[in-house]
Parts: sequence; C-alpha cells; structure tokens
Amino acid sequence: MAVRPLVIVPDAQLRLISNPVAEADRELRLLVDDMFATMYDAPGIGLAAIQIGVPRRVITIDLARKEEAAQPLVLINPEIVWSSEERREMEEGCLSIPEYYETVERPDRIRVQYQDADLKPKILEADGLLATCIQHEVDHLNGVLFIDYLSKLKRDRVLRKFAKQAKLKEPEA
Ligand code: GNR
Ligand code: NI
Repeated sequence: MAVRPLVIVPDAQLRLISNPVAEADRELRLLVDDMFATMYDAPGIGLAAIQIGVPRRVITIDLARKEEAAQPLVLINPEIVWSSEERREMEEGCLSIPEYYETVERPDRIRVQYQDADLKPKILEADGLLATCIQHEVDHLNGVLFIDYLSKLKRDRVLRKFAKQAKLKEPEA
C-alpha cells in the first residue's frame, strides 16, 4: 500500500472523463489499495482515482469516525440511477482543493448502481452524508468539481488562488 500524491486544482487532469473498468485484475487491486492508503492518510471520507492521477471510474469511501471500525466501500463504474426531488445543503470540501469549504445543494437521496472490487453488480440506496459523498465522487469521474456549483465569482477566486500557488511552486525556468 502506498500513499500517492494528490492532484490539486487547477491541474487539467481533474477535468478528464474517467474510463470504465473492465477487469478485476492485479492493477485494479493495487489502485484500490493505494486509494485507501491515500484517503486515510489525507484524511478524507472519499476519493476518486483521478485525484491520484488515474483516469478510471473507481471510488473509495469510508465515513467511519477515527474511533470507529473502518467501513471501507469501493464503487467501480458507479451510475446514479435515481435521485430524489428533495434537496439537502451540506458543507463540502475536496482533497484536490485543500482547506476550502462551501455549502452545496444536492439531491438528498440517491440510488446508485455500481460494481464491487470483484466487479460484481450491486445497488445501494444512500441519504445524508453518504449520498453527498457519492455524488461528489461520481462528479470527479466526469471532470466536475464541487466549486462548479458555486457562483462564478467564488469559483474564479478559488481557482486564481490555487493557480498562483502552483506557479510559485513551479521550478525556475
Ligand atoms: O474528505 C472529503 N470530505 C467531504 C465532505 C463533504 C462532502 C464531500 C466530501 S469528499 C472529500 C474528499 C474528496 O475530495 N473526495 O473527492
Ligand atoms: Ni473531491
């Protein structure tokens, strides 16, 4: 298991549409292991593969608190097949946009079809934080970030700040 570096905005990789997974091979198991290692290390409650630079439709989630037993969840090729009309507001953050938090409104409840780590088909109904987290991660698979739901003013302000930081970290030409 290896903690891999996180991809941070405005890295263009975060705008890629990730590719479906077709085989439950060693490469997939390695990717999932490294995603959990990276997510727990951060720490975060969810991670999409593109956040470690791998454009595959793979999500890891664990909502357990530190003092609780781990509840690892892997969603491969997830598809939200139903979402409630009822919405809920929740404060979101993203490991690819460090230390920035804003309220986002999303469907309160969802039904998601996915495959587990062995590519066995599954269905999950979720509400509350889990529903929010799954929607946030599925967005990553489609190149969408939670700041895309904010006003252009707020989004541009955040992106400018991170663009400036990235530039400062660039090696001298
Ligand atoms: O760790 C995370 N916390 C979080 C809080 C509210 C809504 C979504 C999230 S996901 C985020 C980790 C992350 O960036 N996943 O892509
Ligand atoms: Ni995120």
